[in-house]
Amino acid sequence: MNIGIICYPTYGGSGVVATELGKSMGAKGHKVHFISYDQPARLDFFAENLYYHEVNVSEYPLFKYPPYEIALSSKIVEIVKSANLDILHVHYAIPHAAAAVMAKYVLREEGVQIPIITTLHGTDITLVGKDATYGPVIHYSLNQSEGVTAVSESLKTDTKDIFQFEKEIRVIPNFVDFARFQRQPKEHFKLAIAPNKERIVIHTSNFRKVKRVDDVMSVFRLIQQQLPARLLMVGDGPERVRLERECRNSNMCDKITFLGKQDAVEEILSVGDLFLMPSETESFGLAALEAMACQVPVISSNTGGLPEVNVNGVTGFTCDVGDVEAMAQRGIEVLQSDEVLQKFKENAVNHAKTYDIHSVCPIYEAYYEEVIEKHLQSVV
Ligand code: GMT
Repeated sequence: MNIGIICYPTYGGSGVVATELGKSMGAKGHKVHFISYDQPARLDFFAENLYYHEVNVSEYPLFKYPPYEIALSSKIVEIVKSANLDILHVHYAIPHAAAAVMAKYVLREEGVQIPIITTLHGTDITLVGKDATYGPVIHYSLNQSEGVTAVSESLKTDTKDIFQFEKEIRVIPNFVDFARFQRQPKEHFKLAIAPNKERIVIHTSNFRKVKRVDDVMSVFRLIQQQLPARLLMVGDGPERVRLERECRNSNMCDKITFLGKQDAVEEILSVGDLFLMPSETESFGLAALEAMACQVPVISSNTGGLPEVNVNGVTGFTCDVGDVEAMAQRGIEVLQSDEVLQKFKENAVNHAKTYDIHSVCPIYEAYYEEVIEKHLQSVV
């Protein structure tokens, strides 16, 4: 197949999922064309079957808001024709689904038919999408997509509820590549972080409000009052500067390290004993899955798709949003003894294996074929 993937190029989970999926499809012999405003973060090498097309938005004094969506639609039109694409797979509805639908209609005028699959990732529905600013166009674009997928049952339910969406939404979960995310021997690193064999707690995110990074600090504060522990904060974003300042003024400063954005997250996860994800909302929680793949149990909130990924009492625990006492208590329960911790670590990696990239990508591949087939039948 010739596949067009439209995604955000940044470190966010939807861009990661889109890129890893495309790479996996490329490895299977499909030709994959990524269309975005920048080179996807995890596409930083040359590989057969993978192509990247940059969307450029022309400057003009009249444009207070440069029309990215039109530039994207035009680029999609160009690439569908030049690369003879069979299908467009857009990740994150805003504005990608709308841009793809616009391209589809432009192409139809020229006698070119192309089906669209829109994959919903979370905030494109639960935060931004349901906002009246975007809602009507998102709803229309989903209806005009030949296929719609959601990364969890919870997101499917939310989408149906928010938009009273009647069409089928196929749940295809996110996945993890065990060739990369597996526990590696990093004893020297572990010793540097925790010289007295303290437990290592990790949080990774883009430090946006929805991640509730203050709760991470509160949970850690309570944990380290009960047992020796260190906290690694990985990533960067709007809340980081304030949090780091507050941390410097606290008496926990020597126990917390802000590592900033890191490419080799799997190396950091390899020394972890506990992963914290107290998010306000989380359609899936890819970072939690990556932690579990590296044998790190998870304490998370019980919101959105998190309970599907982090099985309460098995791979860690899920607690109510904002209940930092319960999260800390559960964290201590996991960390209290080497035997208990080892059991949770094994459970975490075993459950993560159900999301192996080699199991999930063929589901997407089959869905592409199904949607193309149906579309061909509908246009003859
Ligand atoms: O955090 C976001 O809202 C951005 C979005 C993204 O592009 O990374 O994250 C969402 O998609 C990820 C990949 O499917 C999911 O793992 C995240 O849970 C989801 N984030 C939220 O729902 C808050």
